[in-house]
Amino acid sequence: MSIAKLLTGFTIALSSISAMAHFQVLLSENDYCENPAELKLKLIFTHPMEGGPLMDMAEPKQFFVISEGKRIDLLKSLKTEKIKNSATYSSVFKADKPGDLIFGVEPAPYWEPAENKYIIHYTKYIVGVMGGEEAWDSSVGFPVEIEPLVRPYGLYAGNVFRGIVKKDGKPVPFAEIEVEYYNQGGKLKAPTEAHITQVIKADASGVFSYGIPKAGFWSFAALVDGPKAKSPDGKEADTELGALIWIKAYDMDK
Ligand SMILES: [Cu+2]
Repeated sequence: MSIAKLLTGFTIALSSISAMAHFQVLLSENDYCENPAELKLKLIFTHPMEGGPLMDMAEPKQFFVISEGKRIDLLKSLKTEKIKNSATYSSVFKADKPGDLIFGVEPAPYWEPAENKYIIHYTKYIVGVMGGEEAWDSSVGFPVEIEPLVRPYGLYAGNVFRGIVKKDGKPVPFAEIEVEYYNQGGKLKAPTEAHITQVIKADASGVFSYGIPKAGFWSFAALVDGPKAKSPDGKEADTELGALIWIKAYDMDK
């Protein structure tokens, strides 16, 4: 094979890898509040381990928090900011009573021409408030969802995180889950391409586990085929449904 052909193949392989590593981000610096606090939530669509680029986010379909079993619509709280032509969102929520807060976002479908598919990442972030601890494992009713089997806050680097992948409320056997670290500012360099997005599979009952190697934010994205759709130019296209959860891990000596 000529060098030119090799290089072309290499470029295609690289672009398909990075196209696969889209993650909807939904997180706040606080994963646990010991006192009432203002949670600053950040919503961006990016490649977390590569530290970018940002993809444009149309206005989300849903953005909410579940508190004491009640769903509070937070769409109107969203503030948008364009960064390099890509819309990002933020919101502030006052955590002032004990209990678990489950934040959820259903982004608008994102068209990815490189993969001929729409991407919809249903994403959750859970914050514990003042020891209330009653609801961190409850479902928010997304069509695809990761239900944590480990309390998703108060985690140390080195803990094993476990969850169950569900579609329409039923476990997804052998679901594939992509894992990425939120490499803020792109400071860390992955030793190889394969380290950017790690891949794990659920077992026959849809349960997966992952040893968290480093303090910081981590995301688990279970990717499931969704319904057929029409591309913007009217051709047949796929839909990728993602069930995502973000967690934060801490160093033990800090
Ligand atoms: Cu992308």
